[in-house]
Amino acid sequence: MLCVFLILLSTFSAATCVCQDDWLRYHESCYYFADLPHHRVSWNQAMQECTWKGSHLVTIETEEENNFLIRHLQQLHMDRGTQFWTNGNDLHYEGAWNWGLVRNPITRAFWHNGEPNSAGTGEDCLSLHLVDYYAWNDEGCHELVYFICETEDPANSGSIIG
Ligand SMILES: [Ca+2]
Ligand SMILES: [Ca+2]
Repeated sequence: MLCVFLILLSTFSAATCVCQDDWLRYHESCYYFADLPHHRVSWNQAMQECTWKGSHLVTIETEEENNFLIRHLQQLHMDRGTQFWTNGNDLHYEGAWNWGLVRNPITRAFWHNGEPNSAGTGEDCLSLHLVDYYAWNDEGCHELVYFICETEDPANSGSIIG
């Protein structure tokens, strides 16, 4: 097992190798891609479902993390127009984008050209949107789309204590 091998080599906790079944590990995080057919939800509902899984909607702190997510999303071969919720929003103040509902400003952004456009009656939640490729879009929070959960602490999701 790769994990066992890494444990032998690593001075880090063995728990850093552990993600739950169906979760993908990248660096110190585990990710769950909620792409079940017929299960698309609002941003609030997505936030709830990640909480129930002991996680939160994905926060994208670096270009590497963004690229990792996009690489995986591309492998899902979804239809053009498909969206996945992230934790980003400007619910507190229009145009001030944060991760989650605490003031955790988004410092590095990867918007589609022309986004965020706050279309229609306003769009306050951040999705990864497949047009010709995946990039960020501001979307109406009530829209029903897929979502991605993340947890930075794999130790909480595994049974191995390092
Ligand atoms: Ca993250
Ligand atoms: Ca938009």
